[in-house]
Amino acid sequence: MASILDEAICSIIAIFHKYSSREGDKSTLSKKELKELIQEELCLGAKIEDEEISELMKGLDQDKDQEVNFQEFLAFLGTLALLYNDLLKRE
Ligand SMILES: [Ca+2]
Ligand SMILES: [Ca+2]
Repeated sequence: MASILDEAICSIIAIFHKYSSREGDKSTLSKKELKELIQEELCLGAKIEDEEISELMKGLDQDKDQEVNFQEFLAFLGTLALLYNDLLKRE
């Protein structure tokens, strides 16, 4: 029986691959794929500007190959989780 946390981790993996397989390298997110993922899967995505995506991409792309791999994506999720945790505490 899968726990909620197991399911959450599997969802993260499935969502990453849903977008990473859209163009180019199937195992990494291009800037376009990252943008689509953020816009379609995150509440804050609708408001995000192209410029902010570029900045975010620069910050996430640790190995500077212009793509976001799964490890780099996890760092992004970590940052998001911290942000959401702060927001929840404020409510
Ligand atoms: Ca890709
Ligand atoms: Ca990279």
